[in-house]
Amino acid sequence: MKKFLTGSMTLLMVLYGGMALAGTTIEFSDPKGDDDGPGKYTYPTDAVYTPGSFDLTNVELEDAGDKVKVTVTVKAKIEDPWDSKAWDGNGFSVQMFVIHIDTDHKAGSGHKDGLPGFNVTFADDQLWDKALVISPQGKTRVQAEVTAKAAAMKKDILIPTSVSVRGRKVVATFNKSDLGGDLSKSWGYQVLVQSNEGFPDKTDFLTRKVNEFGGQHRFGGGSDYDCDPHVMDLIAGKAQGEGSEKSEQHKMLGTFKCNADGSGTRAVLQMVYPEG
Ligand SMILES: [Ca+2]
Ligand SMILES: [Ca+2]
Ligand SMILES: [Ca+2]
Repeated sequence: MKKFLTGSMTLLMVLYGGMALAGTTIEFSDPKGDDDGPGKYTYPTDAVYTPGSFDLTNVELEDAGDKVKVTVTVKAKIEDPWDSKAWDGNGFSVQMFVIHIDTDHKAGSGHKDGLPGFNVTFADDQLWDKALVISPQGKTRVQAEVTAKAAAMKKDILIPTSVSVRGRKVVATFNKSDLGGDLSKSWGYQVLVQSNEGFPDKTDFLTRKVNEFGGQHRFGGGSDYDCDPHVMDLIAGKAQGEGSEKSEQHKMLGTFKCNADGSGTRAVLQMVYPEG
């Protein structure tokens, strides 16, 4: 009996220990077929931009000891047509993902503007405090872009310690210490899908432009001025992959205004708070 009790207690301790070690996992889903920004964006015409490459379907953030593991899934298999390893890259070529996190949900606290070139802002009570950048570019290049174009946000932009590609998924690992604490379901999240542009405009953070008419390496369906959001897909509503989230995305990204002279107001984005 004693032996049995000891065995049971060991088992309980192992189970309890396992539960304590398993950190928070946060998962968002996104419907297919909404890789069109505010509703009418089209892919560049070059064959490297395969259908579905910018169509977000799932994002998972996992607390893993002193790391946070982020897995982003898109509809199409992730390819590396420009051989990223030849330029110190991460095993893919055309996508770029930025995960914005609002850690305090406090009016006026955080960054209102998205990274330069995304042409978006965030709602006043949902300003981002940390942004996790997953680019095909290696660490040195991304760091140089941050210093040159987003210096004021530098301490809040996180670059992964490792990136790998598995089928339709990109997996990136970040230092938890850079995030400032354990992942929390009380935080807000917003995931933006863009295309990594290796030769960006001089103020753009590796972003590919959206123009009125698409081109070989330009998205279409937007404006030639920088008033339109340069975002192909994002999470919306409750981020459970429901069809209604498409119109919620279109509505959110459609809150921008372009004037005839090129001025305008930028789209205002909302975060998704898993705890509501
Ligand atoms: Ca999608
Ligand atoms: Ca905030
Ligand atoms: Ca979406």
